[in-house]
Amino acid sequence: MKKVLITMAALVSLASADQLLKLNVSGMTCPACVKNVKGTLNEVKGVKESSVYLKEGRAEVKAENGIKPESLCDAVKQAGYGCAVAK
Ligand SMILES: [Cu+2]
Repeated sequence: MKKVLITMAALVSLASADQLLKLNVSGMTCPACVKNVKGTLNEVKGVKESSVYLKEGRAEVKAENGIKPESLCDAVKQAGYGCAVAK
């Protein structure tokens, strides 16, 4: 029983090891672009969820620790949009 509890605690601490990454995305002009960018980000390994804001031209991505914002930007660029890591 004790072992089970320890395992569960380890899982919880793993699950909370997320980070919030902020990107500036350019070139989005309509809701379809937002959908594209969101879908692209969500396909990147380690990404849990993402929010994309059309008017502000930015994205917030919840991802596992160790995921580099640059790799998210690369994916966005491949989808045809401009991307820079927000400071
Ligand atoms: Cu569009």
